[in-house]
Amino acid sequence: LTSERYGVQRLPFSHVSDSDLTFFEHLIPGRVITDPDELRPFNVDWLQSVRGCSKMLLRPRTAAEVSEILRYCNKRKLAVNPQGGNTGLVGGSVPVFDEIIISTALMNQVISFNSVSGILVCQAGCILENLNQYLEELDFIMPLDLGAKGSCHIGGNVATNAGGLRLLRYGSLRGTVLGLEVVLADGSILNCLASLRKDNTGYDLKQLFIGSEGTLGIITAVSILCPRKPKSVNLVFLGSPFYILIETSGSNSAHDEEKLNNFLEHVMASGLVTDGTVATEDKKIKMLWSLRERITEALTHDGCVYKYDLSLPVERLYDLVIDTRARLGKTAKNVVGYGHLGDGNLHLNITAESYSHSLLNAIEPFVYEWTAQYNGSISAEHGLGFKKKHYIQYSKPQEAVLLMQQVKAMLDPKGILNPYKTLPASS
Ligand code: FAD
Ligand code: 2HG
Ligand code: ZN
Repeated sequence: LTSERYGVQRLPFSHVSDSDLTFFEHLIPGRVITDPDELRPFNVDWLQSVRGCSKMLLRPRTAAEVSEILRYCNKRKLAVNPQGGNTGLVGGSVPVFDEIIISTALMNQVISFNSVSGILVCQAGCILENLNQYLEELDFIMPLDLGAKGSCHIGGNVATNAGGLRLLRYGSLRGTVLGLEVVLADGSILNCLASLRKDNTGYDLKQLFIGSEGTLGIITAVSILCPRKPKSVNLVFLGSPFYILIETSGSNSAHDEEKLNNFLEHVMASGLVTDGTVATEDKKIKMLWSLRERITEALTHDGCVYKYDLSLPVERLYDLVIDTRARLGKTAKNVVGYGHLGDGNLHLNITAESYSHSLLNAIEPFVYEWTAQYNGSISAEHGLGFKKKHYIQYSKPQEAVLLMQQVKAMLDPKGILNPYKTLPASS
């Protein structure tokens, strides 16, 4: 174990000792992983771009167990890394050094579902796709969907405030999440698992943990408002200089089709759209969506990927792609721009045969400065994690960063929760 990685110095946390191992094995017997081969996939991120060297993975089943773990780690000053499905794209989900990985994989129980209100309460480790399947049988769906649905956990989604493919229709998790249960750094359990649509009693503490990327507490359960499963779904895939997917969902297929046809007639007549296809059956809808959902995976086959996730004024969205192409010329293999047009969210991906420091210097801070110039965000939906924390000032004033650091210091005075992530170190 080296004391420095990626130019970051290991903070003076304790090292896991034999007596720590004994404690954890007693607390959660058979659910403490120390075998290096078993640990390997949990130490590396989905993109295989950052790697930690944790020597211990814990798999609690209940909030009470998470509480005991954190109480102990806080006392012992052992750093921890909360982990869900490990699909995060900013290096937040894996340790930097030897932080203990606390996985939510075994916290995968649905607690309740109310088919009148559509409110689902479940443990944080439920896989998004499983929840959606569970709800579909009851004529409901999850209010969010993303390409990583088969692996990501609802707790990870909340911790990153994931956006995804349904945000335009159903809004962000800041609206659909009604309550959270969170274990704080000192082990206390914060039960804000309300299932109320309206609740103005004091500060809305759950919002602090939505998008906090495992730095303020470990989310152990989520209460979330789920929409009805739409009776009629249409998906159109349209092409001119760009390709766009538009999904409509409603309750009356004849009415929806009529509206859609009027729209298509209009865009074809105006010359805006030159080609396209409409899908109404499930199989074709899934096939077309998978073209969009698998772009991230496709890009990993194009070499080294420099990934940016930006919020921009929608009318400026593609200008950055054009400007970046012009700036990089042949030094990049591909400069790809796609994303969530309706949300003003551009995913700018630049590929090259191999990693090059000079290419990185040509991209950064250019991309961040370009974004700041239009008051955009340098992290629209993926978070800051390990990779983007030093660029927060492009999107947030100094006073806001300072206040965030103060909140972090208050909730986690020893800094054991996901250190080296999200916020730059306080000066
Ligand atoms: P992890 O990757 O395990 O963790 C992510 C962060 O959350 C880490 O900082 C971790 O410490 C923290 N964390 C995890 N669980 C908890 C918990 N219970 N309590 C506290 N902290 C926790 N994102 C989008 O916003 N929109 C998309 O459309 C989208 N598409 C994607 C498509 C693909 C193919 C991939 C690989 C990723 C995509 N993502 C997208 C990235 C997105 O952030 C994650 O997929 C997802 O939200 C993370 O969930 P996870 O369970 O994998 O969390
Ligand atoms: C998506 O919208 C994800 O597909 C991933 O947010 C984006 O890989 C990316 O750049
Ligand atoms: Zn996205």
